Amino acid sequence: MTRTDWTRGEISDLFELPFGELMLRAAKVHRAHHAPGEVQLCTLLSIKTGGCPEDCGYCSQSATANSGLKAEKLMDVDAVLAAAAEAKAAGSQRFCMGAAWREPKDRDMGAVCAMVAGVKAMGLETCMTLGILTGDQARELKAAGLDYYNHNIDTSPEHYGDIITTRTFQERLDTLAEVRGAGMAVCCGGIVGMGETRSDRIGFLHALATLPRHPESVPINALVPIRGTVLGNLLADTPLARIDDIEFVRTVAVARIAMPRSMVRLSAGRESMSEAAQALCFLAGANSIFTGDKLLTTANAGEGQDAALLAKLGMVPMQAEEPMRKSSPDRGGGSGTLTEGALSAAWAPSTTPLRVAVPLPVPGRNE
Ligand code: SAM
Ligand code: DTB
Ligand code: SF4
Repeated sequence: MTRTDWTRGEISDLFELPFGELMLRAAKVHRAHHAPGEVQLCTLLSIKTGGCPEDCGYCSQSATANSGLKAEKLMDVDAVLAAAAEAKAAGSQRFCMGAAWREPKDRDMGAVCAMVAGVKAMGLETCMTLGILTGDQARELKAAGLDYYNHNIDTSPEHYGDIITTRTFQERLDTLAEVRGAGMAVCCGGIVGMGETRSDRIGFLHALATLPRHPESVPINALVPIRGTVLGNLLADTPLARIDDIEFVRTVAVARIAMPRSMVRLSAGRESMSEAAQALCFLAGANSIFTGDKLLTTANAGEGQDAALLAKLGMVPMQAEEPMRKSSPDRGGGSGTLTEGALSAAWAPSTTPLRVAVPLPVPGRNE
């Protein structure tokens, strides 16, 4: 039985463990629920960039930021599908589409649903992050074939108001409830390295681990300090500009122990992390990454770099099913088939064990 009754004290005690003990416990939990040598590959695309009315202090896309980003219109469906096809060819398993909106307008729902349906038809898992949703919008997205909705709580309830003033923590929870009510899987996490205290990191993971059902995906972002944003201006060129690697790994390990069956995704900030720090994150139970050379507006380690790192570590793209979705009758998308081209190009360097030398159907994922 997965626990959702964690106390703050218990989460705090995990953070306080000697590092070696914490790592061992996290690795043990990871192995009990996941294939430890596998990593899920996701690609991000910003389908509507900039000009967002929210004032999130970390974000280059807020209209209140001075990041020099040009606001753009919603992309055409065909251009989104072309990007998804490229991501699939590069070996990605899930395609995540993000829009810089407070909430989608009803007039945009047709195009957004067409994007979901088109991406899903390619055999990719679909994820979107569009801001606040009504119940009707959540059900429309679900009907179009959306597997996951990403909506982050970002930080502890106590710290939330210091980072964002245009919406409340409770509004985040309300949208998450609408997403669940519509039958979609939840992707929900946050950002560390925003100058918060450890107590905030404890509060952040406690809030996630005590949701009525754990998110199927938990993205852990390390702040990318962007000039022109409130936090970028405040933290850039200070010792706080990058979270300490060991504290980041601890956060990943505690997330793994507190939410044993969730996918834990290394998200923003990986580009500035050493290979050794990323390897520790995988040991601590991270098992999903964003690949491709761009996140939404910032750079990411590209596929080549990731392929080299995973080869070095003897890790392969995820083949097993996500533990939290095994029982789901309509779990979404991914064909589980890695194309030969993508494999030889990116994922089968000579040091990789030849576990996946030909397109490999994953049992139960092709129906
Ligand atoms: N507008 C939608 C929303 O906020 O729900 C979706 C897009 S938003 C960019 C998605 C998430 O990206 C945010 O919740 C935040 O956790 C993360 N993010 C944004 N800017 C970031 C940055 N500079 N560093 C790290 N993570 C960031
Ligand atoms: C998430 O938690 N991280 C991703 C995804 N969900 C949408 C976004 C990261 C954005 C990093 C900053 C940027 O590229 O603008
Ligand atoms: Fe808008 Fe999302 Fe950026 Fe906040 S994080 S400013 S809601 S795009």
